[in-house]
Amino acid sequence: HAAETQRTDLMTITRHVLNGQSQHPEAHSDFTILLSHIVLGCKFICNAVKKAGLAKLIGLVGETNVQGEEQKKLDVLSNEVFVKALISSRLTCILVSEENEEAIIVESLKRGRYCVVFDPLDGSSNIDCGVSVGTIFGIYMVKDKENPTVDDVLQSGKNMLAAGYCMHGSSCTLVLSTGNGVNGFTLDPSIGEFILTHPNIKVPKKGKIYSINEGNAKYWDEPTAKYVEKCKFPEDGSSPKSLRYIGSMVADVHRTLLYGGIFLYPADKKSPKGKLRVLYEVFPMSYLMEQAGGQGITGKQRALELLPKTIHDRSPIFLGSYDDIEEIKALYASAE
Ligand code: AHM
Ligand code: MG
Repeated sequence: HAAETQRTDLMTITRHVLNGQSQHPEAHSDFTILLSHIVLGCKFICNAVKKAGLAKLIGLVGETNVQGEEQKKLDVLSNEVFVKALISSRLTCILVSEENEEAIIVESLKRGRYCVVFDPLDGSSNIDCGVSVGTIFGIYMVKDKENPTVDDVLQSGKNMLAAGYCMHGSSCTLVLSTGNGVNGFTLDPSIGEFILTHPNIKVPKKGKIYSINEGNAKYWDEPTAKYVEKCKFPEDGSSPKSLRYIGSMVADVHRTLLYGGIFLYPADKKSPKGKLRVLYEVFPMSYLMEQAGGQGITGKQRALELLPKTIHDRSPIFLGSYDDIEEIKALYASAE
């Protein structure tokens, strides 16, 4: 009977987070409320992305963002919605967005204990052709709520309390870790709730896919070049890995998390610090990958141990299955 197959016990993201917080009752309600504001932002962005072609939301508004790229209208909109959703929670005190040059210090009356770092719409160059984009976020706790400074977010990624991303793809998927494993939730549009669909995600120990922008091969350093060569011509006689590269970090990392393998955005001669941003790209994704049993490294170092000097710092990043990361780690170690 249809009635029997219908799910009646709905594990929403709110319920899931509440369940997991019995150890920290004092953080309980605050964190859950903060998360519900993040979820609201994600739902709005997901909907805006879906309607983009239809509603003619696409188009340049003539502003450029911090990295000097032209901003799409959707970037601006997503950022505004996300910032306002966070401030209105009254639980944040510092916000760092890819779209804002300076950190936002929340006015004292609306201040709370959390710092949120985020990229509201990552991969936006993909929007015009309908490829998945995403929202990435990480959460820190401020040291002194009365005197928040930018140093509160210039912390190592190890200090993050939680991290996640929302992929605005064929469905809207939110992947979250609060430091106790990784869980995936899918938006059920009929009720507007994220429902647990991917409990306790573990990245396969070794994968069959590598993911890198091979168009940069002429600029690569030796270890990266060697690694990619080994993916194509394995020395142990095993089958070569498949190449998948979407060029949208959330989508590439999501696939890596579920299917295993490795995602690489190395430093190269053209981008000596790599391309991806430490605070709101490298840290949240490394946090999730570690929580899922994989690894995130910069080449020689564990990515979460980086100490960003500025809020928009970049870093090379290698993310993925434990064994695959061990291989590239060895290549960088012997390149000393
Ligand atoms: P963006 O923040 O300007 O959208 O750039 C970040 C994106 C990531 O989503 C993706 O992993 C990377 O840029 C792809 O870069 P490239 O086009 O150099 O391969
Ligand atoms: Mg980005």
